[in-house]
Amino acid sequence: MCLIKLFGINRYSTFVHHVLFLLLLYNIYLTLKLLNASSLTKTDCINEKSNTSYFHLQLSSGRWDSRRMVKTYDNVMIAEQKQSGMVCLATQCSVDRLSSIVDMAKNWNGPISIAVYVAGEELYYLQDFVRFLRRCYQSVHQMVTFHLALPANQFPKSSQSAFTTDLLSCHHDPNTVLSNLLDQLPETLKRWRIRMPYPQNHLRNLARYNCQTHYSLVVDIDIIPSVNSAILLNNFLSERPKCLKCVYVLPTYEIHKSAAQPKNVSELIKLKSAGLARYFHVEIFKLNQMPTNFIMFEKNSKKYNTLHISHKVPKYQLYYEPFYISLNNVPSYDERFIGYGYTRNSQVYEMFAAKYQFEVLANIFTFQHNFASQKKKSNYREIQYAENLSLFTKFKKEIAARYLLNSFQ
Ligand SMILES: *[C@@H]1O[C@H](CO)[C@@H](O)[C@H](O)[C@H]1NC(C)=O
Ligand SMILES: *[C@@H]1O[C@H](CO)[C@@H](O)[C@H](O)[C@H]1NC(C)=O
Ligand SMILES: CC(=O)N[C@H]1CO[C@H](CO)[C@@H](O)[C@@H]1O
Repeated sequence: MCLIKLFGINRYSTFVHHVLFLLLLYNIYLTLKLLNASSLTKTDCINEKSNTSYFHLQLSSGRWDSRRMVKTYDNVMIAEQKQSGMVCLATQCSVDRLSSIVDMAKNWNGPISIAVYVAGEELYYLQDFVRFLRRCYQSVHQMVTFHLALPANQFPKSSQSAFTTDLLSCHHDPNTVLSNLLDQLPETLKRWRIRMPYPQNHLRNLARYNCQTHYSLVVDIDIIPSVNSAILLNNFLSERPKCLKCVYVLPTYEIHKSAAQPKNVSELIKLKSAGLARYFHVEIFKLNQMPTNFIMFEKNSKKYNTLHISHKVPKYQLYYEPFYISLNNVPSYDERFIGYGYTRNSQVYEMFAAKYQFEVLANIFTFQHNFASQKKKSNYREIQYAENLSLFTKFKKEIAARYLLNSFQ
């Protein structure tokens, strides 16, 4: 019995050896297979990289506006630094104007929320450009968070990006980098862009509602704040008593292209005396800024050297369009206004109807680094303007009804 048992065990162990050997062979086979597979994965990754989007973006999601004309995406690229402080700058542009973000971020020196309007193949080049900006400009990388708005009738087919700017030296001028990228757009899209009705108010809302701070300053992309504005405003706003209906105006100037950026109001006034600075839109549309009272702003800025309230705007004038800091409780921008005309001033109109108090700040300002001229206003803009005039008339009646006003301007 014992022998048989022993024999049995022996046979059993030989069997185990065979199995182990087979397992070993199988293991080697699997390892080889795995190695092979991993080298495959590697090449897949390379292909994948050149075929994925740089933005956090899934075209099939997103949020439509009420007319399904524009689809928006929040936070496709988030600033490295968490939004902090009292105030965020909210701005918007079409892809071709994005270079201005460099000067804006440098001067503002605080959180920025930007909404970019991007059509068709532009999405491809926009991603490469944002990649360039984030690699080459610390302030963009640290402080700018991007959102997108896409037109339904020129919707991109894919969100892939090519990573073509990765080897470009940072010495290249961002304007040149961008225009070289956009030169490659298909001709049909280039032609479409010239006349596209730009949904400014959708973009302003998108940028503003993505600000994480209590206050926001909504400006157009070419309106640059004076040096360290966010930092100065943090001090000012944190010391202000809570006021739900106070908004703070930053006066806006035009600075001639040939002049260097003014660092403070005394430099600004010097430029003005030399004919190199003037009030914003003074040539093309004076009513746009007049109630701000620039003379008073300049006088009060000289008086004390710190950021303070210069004066209140005494009363509304039709077409007043200041850039101002407010809480998020202000009326949103009416998205029925598309293209040029009545986009920003319809919102300001409602602010006055709702009895917001505009107060002009001293020792802080905004500027466009260019003299605006009448000639540059193009024909198609005039047409959009006229079309929207009839809507503005209707809008005014609605506002009168909403705020129970018998008559308003
Ligand atoms: C990227 O995707 C396109 C189709 O979407 C394909 O034609 C192309 O070969 C892909 N490129 C790479 C490098 O895989
Ligand atoms: C304005 O800036 C200039 C140049 O930086 C400086 O010399 C001047 O003292 C400043 N003026 C005021 C009032 O801060
Ligand atoms: C209501 C209205 O007329 N809106 C128009 C404003 O202008 C743009 C551009 O011409 C038109 O597309 C809108 O329909």
